[in-house]
Amino acid sequence: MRKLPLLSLPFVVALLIGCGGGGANSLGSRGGGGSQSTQTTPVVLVDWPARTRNLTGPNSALSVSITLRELSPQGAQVVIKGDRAPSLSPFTQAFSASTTAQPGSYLLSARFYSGPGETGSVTATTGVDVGIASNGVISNTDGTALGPVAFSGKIQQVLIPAGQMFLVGAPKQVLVSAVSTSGSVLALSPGSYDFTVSRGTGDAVITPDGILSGISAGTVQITATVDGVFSSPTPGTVLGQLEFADPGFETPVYAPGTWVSDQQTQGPWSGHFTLGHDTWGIADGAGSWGNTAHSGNQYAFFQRGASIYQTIQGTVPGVTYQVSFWAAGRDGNVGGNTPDPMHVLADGNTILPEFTPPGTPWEQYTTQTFVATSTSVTITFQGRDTGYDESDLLDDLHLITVVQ
Ligand SMILES: [Ca+2]
Repeated sequence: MRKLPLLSLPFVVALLIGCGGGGANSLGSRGGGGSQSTQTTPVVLVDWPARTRNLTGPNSALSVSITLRELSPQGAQVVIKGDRAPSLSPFTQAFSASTTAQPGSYLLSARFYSGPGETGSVTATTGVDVGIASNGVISNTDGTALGPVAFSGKIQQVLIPAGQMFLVGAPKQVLVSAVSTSGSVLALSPGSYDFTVSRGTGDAVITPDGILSGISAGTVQITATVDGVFSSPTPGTVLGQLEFADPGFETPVYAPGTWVSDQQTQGPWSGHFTLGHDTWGIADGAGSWGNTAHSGNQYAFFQRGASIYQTIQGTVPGVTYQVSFWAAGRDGNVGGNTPDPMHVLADGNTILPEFTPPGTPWEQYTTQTFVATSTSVTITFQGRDTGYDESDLLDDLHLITVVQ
Protein backbone atom coordinates (compact mmCIF):
# COMPACT_ATOMS: atom_id res chain seq x y z
CA MET A 1 0.00 0.00 0.00
CA ARG A 2 1.44 3.32 -0.96
CA LYS A 3 1.78 6.01 1.65
CA LEU A 4 0.90 9.01 -0.49
CA PRO A 5 -1.59 9.28 -3.32
CA LEU A 6 0.15 9.40 -6.66
CA LEU A 7 -2.35 11.84 -8.12
CA SER A 8 -1.06 14.47 -5.73
CA LEU A 9 2.25 14.42 -7.62
CA PRO A 10 1.43 16.10 -10.87
CA PHE A 11 4.87 17.12 -12.07
CA VAL A 12 5.84 16.17 -15.57
CA VAL A 13 9.43 16.32 -16.66
CA ALA A 14 10.77 15.61 -20.09
CA LEU A 15 14.44 15.16 -20.80
CA LEU A 16 15.87 16.72 -23.87
CA ILE A 17 19.42 16.71 -25.09
CA GLY A 18 20.89 19.68 -26.86
CA CYS A 19 17.69 21.54 -27.49
CA GLY A 20 15.18 23.54 -25.63
CA GLY A 21 12.33 22.88 -27.96
CA GLY A 22 9.67 20.23 -28.04
CA GLY A 23 6.74 19.64 -25.80
CA ALA A 24 6.85 18.66 -22.20
CA ASN A 25 6.28 15.04 -23.03
CA SER A 26 8.63 14.72 -25.96
CA LEU A 27 12.23 13.65 -26.30
CA GLY A 28 14.61 14.84 -28.92
CA SER A 29 17.96 16.24 -29.80
CA ARG A 30 19.58 18.79 -32.03
CA GLY A 31 22.97 18.45 -30.38
CA GLY A 32 24.01 15.14 -31.88
CA GLY A 33 26.48 14.97 -34.70
CA GLY A 34 26.80 11.20 -34.84
CA SER A 35 30.43 11.10 -33.69
CA GLN A 36 31.80 9.61 -30.49
CA SER A 37 33.24 12.98 -29.55
CA THR A 38 29.79 14.56 -29.51
CA GLN A 39 29.17 16.76 -26.52
CA THR A 40 25.60 17.71 -25.90
CA THR A 41 23.90 19.93 -23.36
CA PRO A 42 21.11 18.15 -21.50
CA VAL A 43 17.95 20.16 -21.01
CA VAL A 44 15.21 19.20 -18.58
CA LEU A 45 11.66 20.40 -19.05
CA VAL A 46 9.49 20.57 -15.96
CA ASP A 47 5.75 20.86 -16.18
CA TRP A 48 5.07 22.73 -12.98
CA PRO A 49 1.59 22.14 -11.58
CA ALA A 50 -0.66 24.81 -10.13
CA ARG A 51 0.67 25.74 -6.72
CA THR A 52 -1.46 24.76 -3.75
CA ARG A 53 -1.84 25.92 -0.16
CA ASN A 54 -0.10 22.74 0.97
CA LEU A 55 3.38 24.11 1.61
CA THR A 56 4.93 20.71 2.20
CA GLY A 57 3.21 18.75 -0.58
CA PRO A 58 4.74 17.99 -3.96
CA ASN A 59 2.74 20.81 -5.54
CA SER A 60 4.69 23.32 -3.47
CA ALA A 61 8.07 22.43 -5.00
CA LEU A 62 10.06 25.52 -5.90
CA SER A 63 13.35 24.05 -7.09
CA VAL A 64 14.80 20.99 -8.77
CA SER A 65 18.23 19.35 -8.88
CA ILE A 66 18.93 16.60 -11.40
CA THR A 67 22.25 14.79 -11.63
CA LEU A 68 23.40 12.69 -14.56
CA ARG A 69 26.39 10.68 -13.29
CA GLU A 70 28.33 8.71 -15.87
CA LEU A 71 28.67 5.04 -14.96
CA SER A 72 32.39 4.85 -15.71
CA PRO A 73 35.55 4.97 -13.59
CA GLN A 74 35.81 8.66 -14.40
CA GLY A 75 32.26 9.17 -13.16
CA ALA A 76 31.68 12.50 -14.92
CA GLN A 77 28.70 14.39 -13.60
CA VAL A 78 26.29 16.76 -15.27
CA VAL A 79 24.10 18.75 -12.91
CA ILE A 80 20.90 20.49 -13.89
CA LYS A 81 19.23 22.73 -11.34
CA GLY A 82 17.04 25.74 -11.02
CA ASP A 83 14.09 27.40 -9.33
CA ARG A 84 10.50 27.47 -10.41
CA ALA A 85 9.73 30.75 -12.17
CA PRO A 86 7.29 32.93 -10.18
CA SER A 87 3.93 31.74 -11.46
CA LEU A 88 1.08 30.08 -9.61
CA SER A 89 -0.37 28.61 -12.82
CA PRO A 90 0.73 25.40 -14.47
CA PHE A 91 3.46 25.96 -17.03
CA THR A 92 6.46 24.28 -18.66
CA GLN A 93 9.96 25.44 -17.74
CA ALA A 94 13.23 24.33 -19.33
CA PHE A 95 16.37 23.83 -17.24
CA SER A 96 19.72 23.54 -19.00
CA ALA A 97 22.85 21.90 -17.66
CA SER A 98 25.83 24.16 -17.03
CA THR A 99 28.15 21.58 -18.59
CA THR A 100 27.94 19.21 -21.55
CA ALA A 101 27.54 15.42 -21.53
CA GLN A 102 29.29 12.81 -23.64
CA PRO A 103 27.74 9.55 -24.85
CA GLY A 104 27.69 6.71 -22.33
CA SER A 105 25.80 5.11 -19.49
CA TYR A 106 24.46 7.39 -16.79
CA LEU A 107 22.59 7.25 -13.52
CA LEU A 108 19.90 9.93 -13.52
CA SER A 109 18.75 11.11 -10.11
CA ALA A 110 16.32 13.94 -9.47
CA ARG A 111 15.18 15.75 -6.37
CA PHE A 112 12.46 18.35 -6.04
CA TYR A 113 12.54 20.74 -3.06
CA SER A 114 9.83 22.73 -1.30
CA GLY A 115 12.00 25.88 -1.26
CA PRO A 116 14.06 27.78 -3.83
CA GLY A 117 17.74 26.95 -4.23
CA GLU A 118 17.35 23.37 -2.99
CA THR A 119 16.11 24.49 0.42
CA GLY A 120 13.30 23.08 2.48
CA SER A 121 12.13 19.48 2.29
CA VAL A 122 12.44 17.01 -0.58
CA THR A 123 9.00 16.63 -2.13
CA ALA A 124 9.70 14.04 -4.85
CA THR A 125 12.61 11.97 -6.12
CA THR A 126 13.52 9.45 -8.77
CA GLY A 127 16.60 7.53 -9.87
CA VAL A 128 16.97 5.55 -13.08
CA ASP A 129 19.74 4.09 -15.24
CA VAL A 130 19.83 5.73 -18.67
CA GLY A 131 22.07 5.86 -21.70
CA ILE A 132 23.05 8.89 -23.76
CA ALA A 133 23.74 7.98 -27.38
CA SER A 134 26.19 9.81 -29.60
CA ASN A 135 23.23 11.49 -31.27
CA GLY A 136 22.10 12.75 -27.89
CA VAL A 137 19.07 10.52 -27.39
CA ILE A 138 18.44 9.39 -23.82
CA SER A 139 17.46 5.73 -23.63
CA ASN A 140 16.56 3.04 -21.14
CA THR A 141 19.15 0.37 -20.49
CA ASP A 142 17.41 -1.93 -23.00
CA GLY A 143 17.96 0.62 -25.74
CA THR A 144 14.40 1.82 -26.01
CA ALA A 145 13.85 5.55 -25.82
CA LEU A 146 13.34 6.84 -22.29
CA GLY A 147 9.81 8.02 -21.77
CA PRO A 148 9.14 11.38 -20.14
CA VAL A 149 9.75 11.55 -16.41
CA ALA A 150 6.39 12.23 -14.81
CA PHE A 151 5.01 12.34 -11.30
CA SER A 152 1.65 10.66 -11.69
CA GLY A 153 0.36 7.56 -13.38
CA LYS A 154 -0.49 3.88 -12.86
CA ILE A 155 2.60 1.97 -11.84
CA GLN A 156 3.57 -1.02 -13.95
CA GLN A 157 7.17 -1.65 -12.90
CA VAL A 158 9.55 -0.65 -10.07
CA LEU A 159 13.25 -0.35 -10.94
CA ILE A 160 16.27 0.06 -8.69
CA PRO A 161 19.29 1.42 -10.60
CA ALA A 162 22.17 -1.05 -10.64
CA GLY A 163 25.59 -0.22 -9.31
CA GLN A 164 24.59 1.86 -6.28
CA MET A 165 27.32 2.10 -3.66
CA PHE A 166 27.15 2.57 0.10
CA LEU A 167 29.67 2.93 2.90
CA VAL A 168 29.79 0.94 6.09
CA GLY A 169 28.55 3.25 8.83
CA ALA A 170 27.28 5.99 6.48
CA PRO A 171 23.48 5.83 5.94
CA LYS A 172 22.37 6.79 2.43
CA GLN A 173 19.10 6.90 0.50
CA VAL A 174 18.58 4.15 -2.08
CA LEU A 175 17.57 5.46 -5.52
CA VAL A 176 14.50 3.94 -7.14
CA SER A 177 12.02 4.75 -9.87
CA ALA A 178 8.64 3.50 -11.01
CA VAL A 179 7.55 3.11 -14.62
CA SER A 180 3.95 3.79 -15.56
CA THR A 181 1.80 1.76 -17.91
CA SER A 182 2.40 4.48 -20.51
CA GLY A 183 6.18 4.10 -20.19
CA SER A 184 6.82 7.23 -18.14
CA VAL A 185 9.42 7.26 -15.41
CA LEU A 186 7.72 8.41 -12.24
CA ALA A 187 9.19 10.42 -9.40
CA LEU A 188 7.31 9.94 -6.14
CA SER A 189 7.34 11.51 -2.72
CA PRO A 190 9.95 10.17 -0.31
CA GLY A 191 8.29 7.44 1.71
CA SER A 192 6.11 6.21 -1.14
CA TYR A 193 8.13 3.00 -1.39
CA ASP A 194 8.77 0.22 1.09
CA PHE A 195 12.28 -1.21 1.00
CA THR A 196 13.89 -4.43 2.15
CA VAL A 197 17.48 -5.60 1.98
CA SER A 198 19.00 -9.08 2.24
CA ARG A 199 22.62 -9.97 2.70
CA GLY A 200 24.87 -11.30 -0.01
CA THR A 201 28.62 -11.26 0.43
CA GLY A 202 28.05 -8.10 2.47
CA ASP A 203 25.40 -7.04 4.94
CA ALA A 204 23.24 -3.96 5.55
CA VAL A 205 20.07 -2.76 7.22
CA ILE A 206 17.49 -0.50 5.62
CA THR A 207 14.65 1.64 6.90
CA PRO A 208 11.21 1.19 5.30
CA ASP A 209 11.84 4.52 3.55
CA GLY A 210 15.05 3.28 1.96
CA ILE A 211 17.89 4.65 4.08
CA LEU A 212 20.51 1.91 3.79
CA SER A 213 23.27 1.50 6.38
CA GLY A 214 26.11 -0.82 5.48
CA ILE A 215 27.21 -3.31 8.13
CA SER A 216 29.92 -5.22 6.29
CA ALA A 217 31.54 -4.83 2.87
CA GLY A 218 30.27 -6.81 -0.11
CA THR A 219 27.10 -7.06 -2.13
CA VAL A 220 23.54 -6.89 -0.80
CA GLN A 221 20.18 -7.38 -2.54
CA ILE A 222 17.73 -4.49 -2.40
CA THR A 223 14.00 -4.70 -3.13
CA ALA A 224 11.44 -1.89 -3.29
CA THR A 225 7.67 -1.97 -3.63
CA VAL A 226 4.91 0.57 -4.21
CA ASP A 227 1.24 0.03 -5.01
CA GLY A 228 1.77 -3.73 -4.73
CA VAL A 229 4.37 -3.73 -7.49
CA PHE A 230 7.77 -5.17 -6.53
CA SER A 231 11.16 -4.54 -8.04
CA SER A 232 13.49 -7.40 -8.79
CA PRO A 233 16.08 -7.92 -6.04
CA THR A 234 18.86 -5.63 -7.24
CA PRO A 235 22.49 -5.84 -6.11
CA GLY A 236 24.10 -2.91 -4.34
CA THR A 237 27.68 -2.64 -3.15
CA VAL A 238 28.68 -1.90 0.44
CA LEU A 239 32.20 -0.53 0.71
CA GLY A 240 34.33 -0.73 3.84
CA GLN A 241 36.03 2.31 5.30
CA LEU A 242 39.71 1.84 4.52
CA GLU A 243 42.49 3.52 6.47
CA PHE A 244 46.24 3.67 6.61
CA ALA A 245 47.81 1.40 9.19
CA ASP A 246 49.18 3.57 12.01
CA PRO A 247 47.98 6.81 10.36
CA GLY A 248 49.45 8.89 13.20
CA PHE A 249 52.98 7.37 13.25
CA GLU A 250 52.56 6.25 16.87
CA THR A 251 54.45 2.95 16.40
CA PRO A 252 57.14 1.93 17.03
CA VAL A 253 57.10 3.94 20.28
CA TYR A 254 60.17 6.12 20.74
CA ALA A 255 61.38 8.02 23.82
CA PRO A 256 60.32 11.68 24.10
CA GLY A 257 62.60 13.98 22.14
CA THR A 258 64.14 11.16 20.08
CA TRP A 259 63.77 10.02 16.50
CA VAL A 260 64.77 7.16 14.19
CA SER A 261 65.80 7.67 10.58
CA ASP A 262 67.75 5.92 7.82
CA GLN A 263 65.49 2.84 7.94
CA GLN A 264 63.74 1.25 5.01
CA THR A 265 60.70 0.54 7.16
CA GLN A 266 59.31 1.68 10.51
CA GLY A 267 56.11 -0.06 11.58
CA PRO A 268 53.81 -0.20 8.53
CA TRP A 269 55.62 2.71 6.87
CA SER A 270 58.35 2.58 4.26
CA GLY A 271 60.52 5.22 2.66
CA HIS A 272 63.31 5.97 0.23
CA PHE A 273 66.43 7.75 1.41
CA THR A 274 70.08 8.26 0.49
CA LEU A 275 72.43 7.67 3.40
CA GLY A 276 74.25 10.85 4.35
CA HIS A 277 72.20 13.04 2.00
CA ASP A 278 68.50 12.84 2.77
CA THR A 279 66.30 10.75 5.03
CA TRP A 280 62.89 10.06 6.46
CA GLY A 281 61.82 8.84 9.89
CA ILE A 282 59.52 9.06 12.88
CA ALA A 283 60.09 11.52 15.75
CA ASP A 284 58.59 11.86 19.23
CA GLY A 285 57.70 15.31 20.58
CA ALA A 286 60.05 18.30 20.65
CA GLY A 287 63.49 17.62 19.22
CA SER A 288 65.54 18.00 16.11
CA TRP A 289 62.60 17.86 13.70
CA GLY A 290 59.63 19.53 15.33
CA ASN A 291 58.00 20.96 18.42
CA THR A 292 55.03 18.65 18.76
CA ALA A 293 52.92 16.08 16.93
CA HIS A 294 49.61 17.10 15.41
CA SER A 295 48.04 14.45 17.63
CA GLY A 296 49.46 11.77 19.87
CA ASN A 297 53.17 11.93 20.58
CA GLN A 298 54.81 11.08 17.26
CA TYR A 299 54.93 12.28 13.66
CA ALA A 300 56.88 11.54 10.49
CA PHE A 301 59.50 13.69 8.81
CA PHE A 302 61.21 13.59 5.43
CA GLN A 303 64.14 15.62 4.15
CA ARG A 304 65.15 16.83 0.67
CA GLY A 305 64.30 14.15 -1.92
CA ALA A 306 63.30 11.38 0.51
CA SER A 307 59.82 9.86 0.48
CA ILE A 308 57.38 8.04 2.74
CA TYR A 309 54.88 5.51 1.45
CA GLN A 310 52.42 2.78 2.45
CA THR A 311 50.36 0.27 0.45
CA ILE A 312 46.72 -0.02 1.51
CA GLN A 313 44.94 -3.29 0.75
CA GLY A 314 41.25 -3.63 0.00
CA THR A 315 40.57 -0.89 -2.53
CA VAL A 316 37.83 -1.70 -5.03
CA PRO A 317 38.63 -1.16 -8.73
CA GLY A 318 36.47 1.59 -10.15
CA VAL A 319 35.79 3.19 -6.78
CA THR A 320 36.95 6.76 -6.13
CA TYR A 321 39.23 7.68 -3.23
CA GLN A 322 41.22 10.64 -1.94
CA VAL A 323 43.71 11.26 0.86
CA SER A 324 43.73 13.85 3.61
CA PHE A 325 46.70 14.55 5.86
CA TRP A 326 48.29 17.11 8.16
CA ALA A 327 51.64 18.63 7.23
CA ALA A 328 54.01 21.28 8.53
CA GLY A 329 57.49 22.54 7.77
CA ARG A 330 60.34 21.38 9.98
CA ASP A 331 60.44 23.26 13.30
CA GLY A 332 63.20 21.62 15.33
CA ASN A 333 65.94 22.82 17.64
CA VAL A 334 68.74 22.16 15.14
CA GLY A 335 69.23 21.97 11.39
CA GLY A 336 67.57 23.79 8.54
CA ASN A 337 64.06 24.67 9.61
CA THR A 338 62.96 25.29 6.04
CA PRO A 339 59.91 23.56 4.49
CA ASP A 340 60.51 21.20 1.55
CA PRO A 341 58.50 21.27 -1.71
CA MET A 342 56.47 18.04 -1.78
CA HIS A 343 53.80 16.23 -3.75
CA VAL A 344 51.57 13.19 -3.19
CA LEU A 345 51.16 10.19 -5.51
CA ALA A 346 48.81 7.21 -5.81
CA ASP A 347 50.47 4.27 -7.60
CA GLY A 348 52.93 6.75 -9.09
CA ASN A 349 50.30 9.19 -10.35
CA THR A 350 50.29 12.67 -8.82
CA ILE A 351 47.14 13.32 -6.80
CA LEU A 352 48.38 16.54 -5.18
CA PRO A 353 50.73 18.71 -7.22
CA GLU A 354 53.85 20.06 -5.61
CA PHE A 355 53.34 22.56 -2.83
CA THR A 356 55.38 23.77 0.13
CA PRO A 357 53.90 23.76 3.64
CA PRO A 358 54.22 27.31 4.96
CA GLY A 359 55.90 26.11 8.17
CA THR A 360 54.22 25.86 11.54
CA PRO A 361 51.55 25.29 12.74
CA TRP A 362 50.17 22.07 11.28
CA GLU A 363 47.76 22.48 8.36
CA GLN A 364 45.39 19.95 6.79
CA TYR A 365 45.51 19.11 3.08
CA THR A 366 43.24 17.01 0.85
CA THR A 367 44.36 15.49 -2.44
CA GLN A 368 42.48 15.27 -5.69
CA THR A 369 40.32 12.19 -6.12
CA PHE A 370 41.61 9.11 -7.91
CA VAL A 371 40.01 5.89 -9.13
CA ALA A 372 41.38 2.59 -7.84
CA THR A 373 42.57 0.24 -10.58
CA SER A 374 43.33 -2.76 -8.37
CA THR A 375 42.71 -4.15 -4.89
CA SER A 376 45.54 -2.12 -3.38
CA VAL A 377 47.00 1.35 -3.73
CA THR A 378 50.35 2.79 -2.72
CA ILE A 379 50.26 6.37 -1.42
CA THR A 380 53.60 8.20 -1.52
CA PHE A 381 54.62 11.53 0.02
CA GLN A 382 57.56 12.71 -2.05
CA GLY A 383 59.98 15.54 -1.24
CA ARG A 384 61.99 17.45 -3.84
CA ASP A 385 65.75 17.70 -3.51
CA THR A 386 66.41 21.40 -4.02
CA GLY A 387 70.00 21.07 -2.78
CA TYR A 388 69.16 22.72 0.53
CA ASP A 389 68.46 21.30 4.00
CA GLU A 390 64.68 21.34 3.68
CA SER A 391 62.22 19.05 5.52
CA ASP A 392 58.49 18.50 6.10
CA LEU A 393 56.46 16.83 8.85
CA LEU A 394 53.41 14.52 8.44
CA ASP A 395 50.71 13.28 10.83
CA ASP A 396 47.14 11.92 10.90
CA LEU A 397 46.55 10.60 7.39
CA HIS A 398 43.20 9.33 6.12
CA LEU A 399 42.06 7.47 3.03
CA ILE A 400 38.62 8.77 2.10
CA THR A 401 36.23 6.57 0.08
CA VAL A 402 34.15 8.82 -2.16
CA VAL A 403 30.59 7.50 -2.63
CA GLN A 404 28.22 9.74 -4.55
CA1 LIG B 1 50.71 11.37 15.62
